[in-house]
Amino acid sequence: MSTSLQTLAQLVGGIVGGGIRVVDLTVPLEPATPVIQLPPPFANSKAFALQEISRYDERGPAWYWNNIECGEHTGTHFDAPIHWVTGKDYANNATHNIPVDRFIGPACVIDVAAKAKADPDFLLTREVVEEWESRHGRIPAHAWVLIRTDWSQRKGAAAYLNAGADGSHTPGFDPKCVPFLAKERDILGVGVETVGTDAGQAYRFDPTFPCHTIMHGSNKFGLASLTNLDQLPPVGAVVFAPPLKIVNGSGSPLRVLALVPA
Ligand code: 23J
Ligand code: MN
Repeated sequence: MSTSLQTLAQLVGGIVGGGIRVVDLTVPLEPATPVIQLPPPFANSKAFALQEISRYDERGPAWYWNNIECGEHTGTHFDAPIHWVTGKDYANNATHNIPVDRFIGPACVIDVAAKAKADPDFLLTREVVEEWESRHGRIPAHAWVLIRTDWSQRKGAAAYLNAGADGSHTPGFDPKCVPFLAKERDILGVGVETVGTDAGQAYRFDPTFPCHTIMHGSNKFGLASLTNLDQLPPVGAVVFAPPLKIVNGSGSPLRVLALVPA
């Protein structure tokens, strides 16, 4: 048996027989799912909605199905490089043409939950990432860097979006941390538990929205509104995050799964 055939057989054995736990990093997609609220004059995204086509009735006696409506950036979702003006000129930068191997990678989980609980405007610095690397090893090539804030444990859209008169107060990345992750490490992208990959106050940062600006400007991806990051080890999990194949899509809701060694 070839090595790769053996590897896949072991993978299936782990998933079916135990040894490998599959963790769902996705929030439920429903009308109440929080969606980012941009201030005027910016246009906003639709919330999620289901429209029933038929449900075992005169419209379709044996079948139930719905139309769905939502923005690409609704609930647990993928941000493609084309989402931001800085990423618009890369080849294969949209949901339909990104090479599919780039949706799967090892997870580096950086736990800053205690700091985000104490300060909703907490920003992950380069120093905290380097301290994480000193304990868990250098962030490997093709990694998803996931920031555990436990923010997804906040109940209801108001607590989750945490908006004040001056905009949202949610944790994110220090502007100087983003070029380090995007340019000095060879990552797929970053994932967060908040509604977007930038901090709530990032509209006032320099550059504005640094995570979107620099990650997508470096042809990297974003994963927003993740959950269950508290169930992942710092290293050792593998994350699967393939968006819908929307032609010229800037992103899409998706199911994100992690394989975790037991
Ligand atoms: C558009 C404008 C600003 C932001 C976003 C979208 C997102 O967070 C997103 O979902 O990509 S900050
Ligand atoms: Mn997004």
